[in-house]
Amino acid sequence: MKRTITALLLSSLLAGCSSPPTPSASPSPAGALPEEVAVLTSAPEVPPPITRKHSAKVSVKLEVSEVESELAPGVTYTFWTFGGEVPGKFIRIREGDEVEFHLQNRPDSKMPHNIDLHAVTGPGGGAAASFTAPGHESVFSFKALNPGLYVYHCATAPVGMHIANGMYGLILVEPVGGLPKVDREFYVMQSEFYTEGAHGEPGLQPFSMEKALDENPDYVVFNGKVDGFGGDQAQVVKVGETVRLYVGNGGPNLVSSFHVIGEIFDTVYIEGGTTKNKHVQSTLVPAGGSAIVDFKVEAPGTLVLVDHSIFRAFNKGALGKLKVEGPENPLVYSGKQADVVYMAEGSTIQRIPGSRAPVGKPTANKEERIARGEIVYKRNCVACHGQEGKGVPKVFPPLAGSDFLTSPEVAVSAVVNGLSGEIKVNGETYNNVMPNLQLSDEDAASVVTFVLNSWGNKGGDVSPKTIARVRVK
Ligand code: HEC
Ligand SMILES: [Cu+2]
Repeated sequence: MKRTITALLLSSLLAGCSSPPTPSASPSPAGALPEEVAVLTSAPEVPPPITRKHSAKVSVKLEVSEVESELAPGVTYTFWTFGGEVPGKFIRIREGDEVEFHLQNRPDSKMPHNIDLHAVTGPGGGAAASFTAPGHESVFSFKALNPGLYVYHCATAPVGMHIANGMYGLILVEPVGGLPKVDREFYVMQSEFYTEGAHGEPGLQPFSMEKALDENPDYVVFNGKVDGFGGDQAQVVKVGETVRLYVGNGGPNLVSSFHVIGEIFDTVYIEGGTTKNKHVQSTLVPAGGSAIVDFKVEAPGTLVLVDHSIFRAFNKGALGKLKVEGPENPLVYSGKQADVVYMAEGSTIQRIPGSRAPVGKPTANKEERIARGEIVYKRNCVACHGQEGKGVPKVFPPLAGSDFLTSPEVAVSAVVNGLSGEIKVNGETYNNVMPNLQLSDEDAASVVTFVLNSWGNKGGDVSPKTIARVRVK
């Protein structure tokens, strides 16, 4: 508290001093705070650090819209958003600022919405004052008394549903004096989605209240969709840079065990406050809470952001990628120094349940099987055979241009029964174990048809009936 009062005194003293005006600053009458319009950014971007040394009157304009977009490959969802995307826009202000908040609800919205900012000291965090019908704008003001990284969210009844549909984001209240400088800053927000269909079931998926009540999500993701911070949204940094992640958790239900595979957090601002913890592996981010994590990247490679409740990462989507580029640093990390074959005696084919739940309607023809097979492939095969079917030398054989696939039945058998023992593919010998993924007949037929028609393979079409014939019961 003492700190805040000193800060306020300081900032009111400094407010009179001359300082370079920011581009959006406008002149103000004597005694009043200088005015500016907040810069808002979409994830993973973060607005630039605040350099002014005094408080300001900051105007924030945030528009609510309801939009249909992708949740996962082939899966769409009607998101309710702060700013057109999930998570909502990142807002950056300074401790001591007076914020004039404008919440605008687009005329084509179907619902009223509001905003509860955890950075607000006042009833509902602004919820009642900001309740806004479609085609209206609400205005309210607050003073940023406490520094920290805060979640904001919609609090219109049914609250859980508004949050589950994507209505959350982060607001950073920089402490007086700012945060220590880093080279790169990113905005990452975890959340869950509850869909009527099972994970991966294609098409427009409605919200499932039942699964939300059970706290049993189909998707757990970073930045609003599967690969929201991966795939073409993966970020690239350079060896030697310092990186800061502003991590939020919109929930609505799950607590995140946030971890970056291949890194140690040098500093964690616990729960987004001002207390620092050092040398941390995983940090807990509560639903409706946050953390700020800083680390320096010392070696090249891909760092993987996960919720270490690990099935959420590898099976429900809570997986992000940060690519570190630059020269190898063998003193920090050697890379693989040896690769020898190790096979425990009696190793057998394991059964790994894939998605046996039906992925949408039965396929009617080859084109439909190829489309569906691509989704099945991405979910079940990429981990070993790679995005482009190239495999991994000596370990996982290529599917691209594979001369092992002398007939479609050979591929079908590998997929539905698993495969082990020595085989030869394109002149290379493999002696490894392919698990039985326990795919449904439809999924198996589709994935094989997809493989046969991809990456220069011979083509062909496999129907679910063939699968049933080849499958070893
Ligand atoms: C856990 C790793 C793993 C996964 C996942 C996996 N495979 Fe395999 N696959 C292997 C291994 C290992 C072999 C070689 C087995 C051997 O050495 O006998 C193989 C062999 C094959 C072969 C025959 C060899 C060739 O290159 O043509 C096909 C076809 C195949 N896999 C298709 C698939 C498809 C389709 C999927 C997804 C539905 C899949 N695999 C998922 C590990 C995997
Ligand atoms: Cu809402």
